[in-house]
This record gives sequence, C-alpha cells and structure tokens, in this order.
Amino acid sequence: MSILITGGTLVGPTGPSPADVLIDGETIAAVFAPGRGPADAETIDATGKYVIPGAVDAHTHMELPFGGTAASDTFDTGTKAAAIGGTTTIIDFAVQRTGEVVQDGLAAWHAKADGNCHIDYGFHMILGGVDDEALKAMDQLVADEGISSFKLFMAYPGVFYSDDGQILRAMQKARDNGAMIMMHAENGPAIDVLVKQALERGETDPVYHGITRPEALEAEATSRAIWLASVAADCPLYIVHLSASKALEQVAAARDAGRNVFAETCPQYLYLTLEDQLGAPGFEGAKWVCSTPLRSKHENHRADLWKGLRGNDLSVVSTDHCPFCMKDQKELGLGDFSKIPNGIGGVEHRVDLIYQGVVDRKLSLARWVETIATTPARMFGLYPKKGIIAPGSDADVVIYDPAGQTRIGVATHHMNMDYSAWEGWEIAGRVDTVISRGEVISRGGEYSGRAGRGRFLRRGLSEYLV
Ligand code: DUC
Ligand code: ZN
Ligand code: ZN
Repeated sequence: MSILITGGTLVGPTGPSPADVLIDGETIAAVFAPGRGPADAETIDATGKYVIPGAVDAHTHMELPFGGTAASDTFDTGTKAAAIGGTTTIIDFAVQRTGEVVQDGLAAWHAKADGNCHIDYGFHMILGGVDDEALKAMDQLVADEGISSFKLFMAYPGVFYSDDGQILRAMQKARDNGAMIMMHAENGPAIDVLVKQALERGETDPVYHGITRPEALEAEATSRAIWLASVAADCPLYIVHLSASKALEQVAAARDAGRNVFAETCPQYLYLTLEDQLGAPGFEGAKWVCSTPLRSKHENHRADLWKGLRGNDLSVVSTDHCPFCMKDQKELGLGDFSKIPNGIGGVEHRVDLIYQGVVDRKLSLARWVETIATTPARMFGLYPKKGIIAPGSDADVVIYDPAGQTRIGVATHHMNMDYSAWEGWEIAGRVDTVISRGEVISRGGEYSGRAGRGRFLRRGLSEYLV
C-alpha cells in the first residue's frame, strides 16, 4: 500500500524544503516537489508541519541490572514510549559482566528484546571484562552479529570498570576490526575516594552524588581516553553522556587535530542542574542521580554544550535512558547517596526537548534532525536505512507539529516510571504522526503499534572513520 505525505516541510540534515513523500510498503519510494505525487495513494496531510526522519536514540538501557535493581522499562514499555515520542530506532546496550562470556551476555539481551519491541533496535556491547576471550569475541560480534560498537567504563570499579591496559587492548582490537569504542569517561577510582570521604563526613544527600563526581574527573578521563586511543593508532572513540565544559574542550581539541573522536550529550545536561534538580530538598534529588552527573548552573556547561552541538564538537544527542522508580528503586539510597541507582528516563522526550532548542534559537532545524536522527544512524552503521528520508530508506517518518505544545509529566508519559524528570514542563512542538517501516503507529495521540513488530538491526561500521 502507498502513502503520500503531502503539504509538509521536509527537514533533513541539509535543512528544510517543501516536499511530498511517497511511501511504498516499508520503504520510502520517492520525494516529490509539492503536488507532483501520484493521485491514487492514501494521503496524509502534513500542511504546516515538519516531516522528519524517525529519530534514532543511540543510547538506551532497557531492563539494565544496576545498583541492586534493574532499569524499570522493559523493551516493551520502553520502545512503546520511544515510539510515541517520535523515536523509531533505539540502540540498547547488551552487557557482558566480569567473568561472563561475551556471546552469553549478547544472547541474554536478545532474549529480553526478541518479540517485545515496538520499533527497530540494535545493540552495542558493554565489555565488563576485557581479556583474551573478550577480545576475540569483539571480532566475532563485528563480523557475524551486527554489533560494531563496544562500551568500556573508566568508572564503577568492581562493576563495569576497565583499567587502562584493558582499555588499550580493546582499542587496539577496535582499530583492527573497525569497531567504535564508546567510553564512559569518569575517573572511577578517584570518585570512589571522594564518595567514601563524603560519607564519612555524614554527607549523604543526593546532591553529594554530583559533588563527588567533579568536572575535573570527567575531563581527566576524557583526555586519558583520547590519548589512549592515539596510542592505539587513532582507534575510533565516542565519548558517551558528555556533561561538562572541560570534557568538551578535550573532545574539541582532538577533533580540531583531525582525530577520530566523537561525543554525545543528553537532554538532562542541556537543561537540568546540580543545584535546581540534584540539590532539591530532602531525598527528592534522587530523581536526577545519573552518571555523569548534572553540572552546576553557576558554570557555563549548558551554554557550552549547546554551542558544541551547533558546531559539531558534539555530534549526537542520546538519552542514556535508564529509568528507575522512586519507590523501591531510588529509595535504596535513602541515607546513602552512593546506593541510589544511577539513571534518568527520557526516551520519550528527546525529540521534543531538542526541538525546544530550535525554538530557543540555540540550534537550527537541520542540526535538530542531524543530532537526533541522521548522525546517530551514520555514526553507528545504520545509514541510509535509518536517519534519512530518501528513496530506498526505511519508511520511518515523524510528522511534527511546530504549532503544538507538549506537556511532560508522570500522568501522561508512557515510560514505566513513577515520576518524571521533566514534571510540569510545557514545551513548544508536538509529535503528530509516527510511521515505522511504512506503518502508522501513532497519530494525533492515538497509539496503534504493538510489541513484537520491531526488528533487530544488524549494524555495519561507522561512516565517520578515517
Ligand atoms: N550512567 C547512568 O546514569 N546509568 C547507567 C549507567 C551509566 O553509565
Ligand atoms: Zn555510562
Ligand atoms: Zn548509559
């Protein structure tokens, strides 16, 4: 069956232009000058609206076991929420824990996702134990499993942490097989010292989560990761959830020097702060405990991050969606901030929150689409199937109403969380229609998708490698 989207403004990575979009079955068949499409197709009127590629969230954690509990969204609830918010592809993180066979960790992740996803999905692989077997597995995952990116942690000693020697070995392997190394860049051993000292002083409130993870320890780890990657013959490196100005400076300098270094940030770092959210009275701040942490509003982080997005020192906006309920989950850290499970849920709101940056004149329409859809698809080997509206691409399309309004809150969101990190926020713009591989799954607030329709995506190598 054919669908013709008429009257809208097509927005791609090169900017906006009026165009009609023809979908045939699961793919984009053609893009026409307005009014030139076939007369016999079913039409969707997009007059006054933007027509953008379905968004790609390259950083989610559905059902992640963490901090003595597990992220509260399943692949079913989380991908449905993503879809309603205009995201038609996620890349989640499969996990190899220390001592575990990498392929077993991957199989466990397939078992969680298979038959449960509302939208298409791929996996990165977290390596929690880099040894000879894990290094061999990296080759196999790239060659046979469609997994072309591996996350390492410089933080969380005893959980996911890799030391510098392990990191270097994984980077050398990635240089050889073309994979991307994704780095959680915070100096974990130093953070652990600060955490212990804070607790000894009786500093137990959630705000101390941020105070014990200072900017310097994100910048130092970011710099160290960049230098280690240079020792590994410029292995491709992608810094995840970058939150701080000085970490961004390290990435910008590496990119200016022509290095294979990339970074993402997340909506929470663009809008929320250590004082206003993490420092909320009592235990309330636990809602915003995530790592890297929210940064001080008295410094220039948020403005620097927006500037980094404009100038492409930050290539991608992902959510790091890792939701925990307050009840029974965040509450594990009552009286001890170090026991609060780290994570914020936001997979449903990224498209709207970054569109607000367009309204606030911090980002162009082209950069909005690039940072939430096109670049993540290209960065992680999904392009041009995903991330673009062009003939032959998957028909993942969002019709976005710039005249609409979105009110965010726990009463209306679809994520499996008992609070919202964005409670009461009213922002400009609204997801009107979501099409996933040619199927209209959400329209005017009516959801018609279903669990199991999403397919696993075997990814190729990043397009950005030199
Ligand atoms: N950061 C979080 O906030 N949650 C999960 C893992 C991570 O790195
Ligand atoms: Zn991380
Ligand atoms: Zn993460």
